[in-house]
Amino acid sequence: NSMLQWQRTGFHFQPEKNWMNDPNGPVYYKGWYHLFYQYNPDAAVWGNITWGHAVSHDMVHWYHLPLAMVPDQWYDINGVWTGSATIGPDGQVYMLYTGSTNASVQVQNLAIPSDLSDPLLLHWTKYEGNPVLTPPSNLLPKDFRDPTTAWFDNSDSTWRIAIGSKDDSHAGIALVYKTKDFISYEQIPGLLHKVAKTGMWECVDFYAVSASLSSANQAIDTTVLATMSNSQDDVRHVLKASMDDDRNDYYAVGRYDAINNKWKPDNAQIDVGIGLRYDWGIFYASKTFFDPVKQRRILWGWIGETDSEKADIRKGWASLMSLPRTVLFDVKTKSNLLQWPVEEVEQLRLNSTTYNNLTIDTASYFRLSASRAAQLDIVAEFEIKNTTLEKAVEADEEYSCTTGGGAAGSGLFGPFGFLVLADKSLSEQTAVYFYISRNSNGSLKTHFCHDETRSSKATDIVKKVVGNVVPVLSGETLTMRILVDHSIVESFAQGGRTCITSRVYPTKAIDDAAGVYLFNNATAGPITAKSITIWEMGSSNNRSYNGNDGQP
Ligand code: DQQ
Repeated sequence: NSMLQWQRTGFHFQPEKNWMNDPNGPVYYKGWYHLFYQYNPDAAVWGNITWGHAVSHDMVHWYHLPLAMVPDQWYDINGVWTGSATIGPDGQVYMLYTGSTNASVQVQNLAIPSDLSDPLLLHWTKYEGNPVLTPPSNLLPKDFRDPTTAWFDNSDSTWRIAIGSKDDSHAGIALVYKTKDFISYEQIPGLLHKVAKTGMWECVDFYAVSASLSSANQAIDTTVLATMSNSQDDVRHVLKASMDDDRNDYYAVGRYDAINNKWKPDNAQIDVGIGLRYDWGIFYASKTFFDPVKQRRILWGWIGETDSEKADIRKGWASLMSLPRTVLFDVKTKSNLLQWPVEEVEQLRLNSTTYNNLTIDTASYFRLSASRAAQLDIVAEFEIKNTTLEKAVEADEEYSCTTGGGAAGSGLFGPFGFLVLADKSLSEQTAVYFYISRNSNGSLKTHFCHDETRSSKATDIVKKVVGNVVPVLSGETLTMRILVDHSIVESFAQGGRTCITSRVYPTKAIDDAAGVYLFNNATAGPITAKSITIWEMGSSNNRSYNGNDGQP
């Protein structure tokens, strides 16, 4: 039981107990960051879905608040499902969410704060005329859900929202509606976008990013999304959908044509659902919001469990939230986003150890100093000598994280990286590593992977090798950042071009027995870590609200 207790996180958000899934309606309001989430107040499994609620000044330290909404009306009695917040120019907060009705039909409902002067937004009033939107007759009534945050269209002064669904050919689709008052809606003809064979699109997200090199502030408020002219070279629009078929969040970068109600990917080969993922591990039903304080776009994702339902019931809780990540367009590659933990997380950094020019021989490992290795922030930079790179012509062509034999495999240029949550005998370890292979044209291709296969002695766990290619531009060194937090490892390569999240359940590598190692299995020769810094991380010490309708 103490082992189960140990799996709870120190600085990743999670409810005090029971089941959690999607982040809902993230918004900044009167000094507080609000995070709502899908929550079962009665058990550690999905069901009886309500909106849990927490507030924070920094997205690191949280106060747990009472439930914001519960299923208590015919139009949401089977669940207060996922939704998004929009703040109007008058300061009103419009919360649009999906209700599963008494007939399990998916309808969209409106709720507003009962008292706009309450910064905690403790009480919510559901609109008496709910539902405000019912499924169009050509769609399945159980495949119409998760309204986005609204954006304003200057051309006709209406708000627009997108909702995900699928059509009868199993194509994933995003529909757009317009509204003036968040009460009556009109569907805009045509689809914002559609991708064949991708199935039901859950939790669609749609937002603008700045592609301008000069702009220090790269975030763009969704309220100006539609006013961005498509001819402007410095704006891109990101469309994200959570694919119910394979339970991953896919995004693509493209351009939005508001007049014709169409979004198009920059590159049709990397369209939504067939190209980029926010994360190559476990990460789903995510949602962004615009932070007016620091003028940035922030992404939250639901991190599920990979242990058994039985184990979740035994531990009394399931799921947690990713770290809040800032999202920027990568102005260097121009093809992907950059995700990075919000800088506020760095407040939790305690004592650190730095290594410079640490060279590690082939087929070896090295224990790094960290006395409490359950909560770490690791930042590392690797350099591969040019002389070594000359051997690149011999590197293998066919490689992928999932088929490459994991951390125990070995090739010319990898794997090399870290073993976290590892015991002394390395019988339990989660590997985070690079592997460099070669394209058919001779250029190098860098892969960033997690190997979970030895992360736990327990047998009721899904353990995989996951990851993907990470773009590395000429002249760049290889960099990675790893956040370890008991049962989660969240990693970022090349400044957040490729991200991987794993859930891990060590049985031996816990408490003082957990360590962190550098390893190198590349046969080409030694690898030099130009620098490695390891911080032990403090805890966010979330507290529950004291029950008075005042400040926590
Ligand atoms: N979770 C919600 C739905 C959404 C799904 C129900 C995604 O609204 O489509 O809990 O995880």
